[in-house]
Amino acid sequence: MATDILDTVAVAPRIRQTQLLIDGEWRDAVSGKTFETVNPATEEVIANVAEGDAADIDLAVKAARNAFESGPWSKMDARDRGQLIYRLADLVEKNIEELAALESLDNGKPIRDSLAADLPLVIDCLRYYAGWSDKIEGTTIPIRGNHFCYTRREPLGVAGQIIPWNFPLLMVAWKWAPALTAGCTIVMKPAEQTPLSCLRMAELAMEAGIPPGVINVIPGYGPTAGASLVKHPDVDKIAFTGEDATARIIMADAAATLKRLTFELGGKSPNIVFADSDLDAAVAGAEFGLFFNQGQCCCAGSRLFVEESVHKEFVAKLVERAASRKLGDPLNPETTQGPQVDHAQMEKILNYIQKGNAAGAHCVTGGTRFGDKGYFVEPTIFDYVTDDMPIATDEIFGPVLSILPFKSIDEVVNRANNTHFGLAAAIWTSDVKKAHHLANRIKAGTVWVNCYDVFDAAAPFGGFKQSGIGRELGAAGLENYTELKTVTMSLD
Ligand code: TXE
Repeated sequence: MATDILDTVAVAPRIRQTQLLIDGEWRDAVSGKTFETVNPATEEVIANVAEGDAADIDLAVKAARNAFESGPWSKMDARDRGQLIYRLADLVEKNIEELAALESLDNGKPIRDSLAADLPLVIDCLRYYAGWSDKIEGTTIPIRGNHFCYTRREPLGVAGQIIPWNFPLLMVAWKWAPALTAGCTIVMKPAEQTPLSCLRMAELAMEAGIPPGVINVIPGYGPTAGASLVKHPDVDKIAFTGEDATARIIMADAAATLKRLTFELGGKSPNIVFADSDLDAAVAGAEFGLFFNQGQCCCAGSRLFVEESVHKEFVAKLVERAASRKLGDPLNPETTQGPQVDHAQMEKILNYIQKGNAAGAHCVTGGTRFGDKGYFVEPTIFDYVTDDMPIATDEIFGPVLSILPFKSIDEVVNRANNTHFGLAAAIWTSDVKKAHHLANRIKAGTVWVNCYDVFDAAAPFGGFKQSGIGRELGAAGLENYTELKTVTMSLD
C-alpha cells in the first residue's frame, strides 16, 4: 500500500475543510476571524482556517456536554461504539493517500514517512482501542461484612484535548481513540500550525456515523482557544501534548476547576551506545532516533552517549549517514528530510546551533539553514559536547544531535539521568545483563534496547519527571478517560 503510492504521489491534496466543527455542523468562528496555515516547504499560505476562541469553545463544550449526558453516545452499547471507531479506522485507511499528503503539506514531513509511519500508526491506534470498547470492566471486591462490593469504570465526561504540530494526525488518534472508547465526548484544539488533517479526520468521523457533538474541533491559538478550554468549568479533563512551559500554564489555569490532567511533554532522551553493540545497527538507530521527523519528536535521542573506545569510528559512520539525508519537497517520495514546521522553530534551532558553537562543541556536519526558501535546517551533529552545554540540556526539537563520549556504566547512567526530563532512552549492547541493568536504572517512561522509536498502540508511553503526567496508549491510556466508582450493597 505505502510503496505503491511512493511511486505516484507528488500532488498537493484538495483542502476540503477549514471551518470549526461544533455539534456536527461546520461553522465559521463567532468572531468571523480566520488565520493562515502555511506550507513550511514554500512559506506560501495553504488556506485560511476559522479561528476559534472563548465563544466557540463555549458552544463546543455545550455540544459535548449535551452529547455526553443525553445524546446517543452515553446510551449506546459499548460494542456498538467500538464498531463506529472501527468504521472510522476503515475510512482513514480508504483515504490514506489524501490524509498522508495533507499531513505532509501542512507539517512538512516527508510523504514517505506520513505513509509508512504516521498513517499506519493512526489506523492501528483506532483499531486497538475500538477492540477495548466492550472490555472495560470493573472488579468485585471481598470487603468485610455481608456486603456485595464492586467497581465500575465510567466515562469521565467531556474531554478537552490540546495537541501539537509534530504528529498532527497521530496525536488526534492517541487522544480521540481512548476517549471515544471509554464513552467520553471531545472538544479538541489542534495546533495552529497544522489544523488541516484534524479537520479532515473530523469529517471522516461524521461520515463514520459518530453522532453530532461527540467530537468537536476548534482550531485557534493557545492563549485564546486553548486557555478557554482549560478554564471552562464544564470540561472534566484536559489531555495535553506540548511544551513543559505550556503545561505549567495549563496546570495553573486548571487549578480553579480541579480538572483531571494528563501531560505528554518534552525530553532530552539519552541514546547510549556501548562498544560491544552491533555498531552499524547503532549508527542507523542513532540517525533515525534523532533525525526522524526533522528532529521534531518528544522522544528524540538528542543526547548520544558513545563509549570512548568506539567513539571515533562511530562518529565517522554517523556523519556519513547524516550528510546523505535528502532534503527537499516533502511531497517528493525521494525526500527523507523536510522543513521544520515554522519560522519560529527554525530560528529556535539555528539559535541553539550558535550556542553549541559558542560553547566550544565541535560541529562535524551541517550547522546552517538549507536553502533560502522554506524552513529547512541541515542535519547537524556536534561532537565532544559536555553535559552543561545548552545543546545537551535543552530540548532543541530539530535536527541537531549532541555526541557525548563516556567511559563506564555508572558514569553513563548518572549522566543520562542528570536531567529534569525522563521520557525515553535507548541502549545499544550485545550484553543482555548490561541491557537489563541499564533498563532498570534509567529514569525514563520508555527504554528501547537495540532499537529506537518502536511504537505500538498497546504499549504505554509517557514521561517520568517533568516529561509528563500519566500514560497514553495501552490499557493505561484508557484509564485517563474513566472514573472509578465503588458500589457497596448490603446483603442483610
Ligand atoms: O508548543 P506549545 P510550541 C516543544 C518543543 C518546541 C516547543 C514549542 O521543544 O520547540 O515545545 O512548541 C497549545 N493554553 N514541543 O510553541 O505552545 C498550542 O496552541 C492552552 C514538544 O508549538 O506547547 C498547541 O495546540 N493551550 C512537544 C499546543 O498547546 C496552549 C510537541 C502545543 O503548543 C497554550 C510540540 C495555553 N496557554 C512542541 N499555549 C511534544 N511533547 O511532543 C499553547 N497552547
